[in-house]
Amino acid sequence: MDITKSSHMPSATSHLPEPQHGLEVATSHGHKVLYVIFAAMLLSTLTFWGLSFGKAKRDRIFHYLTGLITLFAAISYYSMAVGFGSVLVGNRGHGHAMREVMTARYYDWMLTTPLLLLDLGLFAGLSPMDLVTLIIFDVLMIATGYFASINVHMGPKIGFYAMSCVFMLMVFAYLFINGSATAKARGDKVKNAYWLLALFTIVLWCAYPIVWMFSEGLNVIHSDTEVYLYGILDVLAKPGFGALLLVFHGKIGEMETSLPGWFVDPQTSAENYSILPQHE
Ligand code: RET
Repeated sequence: MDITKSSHMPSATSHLPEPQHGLEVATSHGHKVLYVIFAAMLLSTLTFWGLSFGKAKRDRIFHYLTGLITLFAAISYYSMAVGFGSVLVGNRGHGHAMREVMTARYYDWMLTTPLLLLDLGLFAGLSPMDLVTLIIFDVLMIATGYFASINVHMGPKIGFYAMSCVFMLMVFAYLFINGSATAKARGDKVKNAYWLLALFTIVLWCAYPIVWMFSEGLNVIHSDTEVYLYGILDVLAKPGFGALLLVFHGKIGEMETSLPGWFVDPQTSAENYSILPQHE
């Protein structure tokens, strides 16, 4: 007789903690949530782009960029919902040998966080050079965050995580120093709206490394909880931020945050490219 199958016998290991094996992956419930967020992102894209009809070319940029951000997110959420692109990473925390890392998040963030900063930077009126620098720090933040998440060893994991946090602080410093100075020069209305948008961004972005620490970092929360937490943050940071920015852009009087003509009109003559002052 196999005593381990006997129902009236107490199990020898029932009082012991979970064995150090098993997989921490999203359940079918988690995948349903991912589908719902996919649908919400797609709907947001259609709404943002739909609202751009009838706007002048110079004003359409914010609708266009915001819709693009939610479109990328929709594709990434679809990938995660269908279980495409996840990797299992060895992890010693909390009783599981392996944890699912949804890499689609990182490809999404690699494209959407620069677009979010472009949205915010153009609103403030940052120079192209400032925009490029800001975006480079941001790309480094996501790349090093990705290396931290797929690394098996705690040492390099912490190292890459720390680097990513430093790059995030550089992004914040740029938003605080350069962004607010430029927005101020555009008048009080732009300055106030910019401050609100920049603070909204900074507070939300700070929550990402915290969620990461408990999920992909220390492996102490369930993958479904991770789906919920990143999901809430993504909805606030993409459609939420986008809607706020479009409302401000509309309220302030579009001219003050519109793009310059040379940015949207075809450059048809050599004169348009000249860096020398034009003398008639
Ligand atoms: C990681 C982990 C490593 C440390 C840091 C991170 C920061 C991520 C951020 C992501 C923002 C994403 C947004 C997406 C929505 O559009 C990579 C989680 C600092 C700030 C805003």
